[in-house]
Amino acid sequence: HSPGFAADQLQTVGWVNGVQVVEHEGGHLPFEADISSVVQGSPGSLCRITVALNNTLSPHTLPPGSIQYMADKSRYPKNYFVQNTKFDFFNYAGIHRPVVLYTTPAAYIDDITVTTISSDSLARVQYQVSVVGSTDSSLSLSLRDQEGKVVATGDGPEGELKVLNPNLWWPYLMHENPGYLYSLEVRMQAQLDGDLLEDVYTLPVGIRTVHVTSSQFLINGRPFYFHGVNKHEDADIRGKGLDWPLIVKDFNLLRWLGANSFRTSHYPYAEEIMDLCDAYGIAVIDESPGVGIKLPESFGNRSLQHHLAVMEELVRRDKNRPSVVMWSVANEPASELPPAAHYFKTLIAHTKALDPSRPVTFVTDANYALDHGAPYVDVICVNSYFSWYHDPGHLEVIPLQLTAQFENWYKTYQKPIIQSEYGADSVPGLHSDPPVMFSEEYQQAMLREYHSVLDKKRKEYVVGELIWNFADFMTNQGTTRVLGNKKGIFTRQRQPKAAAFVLRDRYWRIANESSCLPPAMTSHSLFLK
Ligand code: BDP
Repeated sequence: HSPGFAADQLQTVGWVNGVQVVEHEGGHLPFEADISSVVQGSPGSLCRITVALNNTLSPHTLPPGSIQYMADKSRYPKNYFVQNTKFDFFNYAGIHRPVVLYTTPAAYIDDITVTTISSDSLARVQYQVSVVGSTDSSLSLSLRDQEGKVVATGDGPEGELKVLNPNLWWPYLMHENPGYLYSLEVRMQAQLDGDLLEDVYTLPVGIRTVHVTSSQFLINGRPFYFHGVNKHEDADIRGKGLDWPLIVKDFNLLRWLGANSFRTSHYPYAEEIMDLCDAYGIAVIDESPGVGIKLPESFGNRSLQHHLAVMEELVRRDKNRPSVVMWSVANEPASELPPAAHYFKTLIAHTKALDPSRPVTFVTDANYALDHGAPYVDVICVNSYFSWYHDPGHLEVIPLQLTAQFENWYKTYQKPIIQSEYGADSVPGLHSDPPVMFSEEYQQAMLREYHSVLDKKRKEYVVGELIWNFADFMTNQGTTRVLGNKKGIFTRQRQPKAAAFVLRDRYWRIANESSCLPPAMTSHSLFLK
């Protein structure tokens, strides 16, 4: 290993011309380094960029994992070890997203924060701009609508832009023109050693509000019901790597399905994907890589400090996105362990301090009476797999068990609830009557049983349902995984299974019931019939 490179960490180290310029812990979130001082050659001269990545997971990385050495020499070669994880997706290594080289003037716009407050007739866009490299720069801002018309202007590092009769950012199927984005152009000028420096940054801005009551999730003051999916960054050929045609295909399928939302299970997704969520009006529960936090040592201070830093990086990256309507700090941690109380209290309070404008949650599969993290969340997000991991094959237990699940959580917390995962594996092309596990019919039947309960409870305090999963995806190998997890309603190649049509009928029906969509906007106006 080179200097600065830890053998036991999820870590990246970068060098330019042999000089180390950056070191970063954790995956999925961007980081950068100023390399001006090491790139001294004349324009056009070559320079060498070296990047070393380590995807080794330890109890203190996010996600956590552990390395297990196999000492039995009669069964394993010398120094044999395996990486253990407590999550269910393939731990791809490598660089999955673009790496860019960019320049700035000596003084430049470093960050912009925008929050919006709105009513139908007036919106207030509050902004803060930070500049690096100059203490007496001047800033001017203009907000343009989609026709390019300037609707408000401002100046200085902070202030408020007033927009009369704003076009609000609405989720898909809640409005005939979802995902409305203004552009905020921020222009900086600074004098430095007699030179006039200028920097311009254009930020897409969606005007919308998010509120949570004891039984509702409100977007722009109207009740919002999440009818959506959980995804993964996963496909064959590219694995986890960013692939534009795949992303476009996925968004077309989401629209075909009538999905208005997804959760970035179980890590922050590429910024290119988030850009499309903003533009298409797909509401996002933005999840950190806090998945598989099960070991007691993963609740200690070292892990917590890292998790706080990861939330800072995530909020800094996605804070201005209208599509992000809630943060999820973790998925299925061992929240029944006593140290989870301090861990989640601290983590959620920190996230709220970083961003007071959005609700915060984590996704639980713990027993409602034992969960030490749930007291701190704004929305209860519950995963359950009745008739799959519990009572396999017994679809008839779902109505009773799911009703009890919702009633117990609501009675305990009086907070809105999202069914954040439910699902069944199906091998495409495997048919069975009566429905038997792993057949397409079983997956359909299980969905229908869940839906019968969700239809009652969504009239009360259940504010969403997210199927597990949008598409089949690769996992570790194991006796319960057939070329990966098969709970997709689409195959890994994005072809629909029978369950996709059940969900599609349902999502469009819910959308048509609860919104004021123009009659022309039905599922039949979309290309895939
Ligand atoms: C849930 C996990 C998810 C898994 C799913 C499954 O949150 O990551 O893929 O179970 O087993 O508990 O299919």
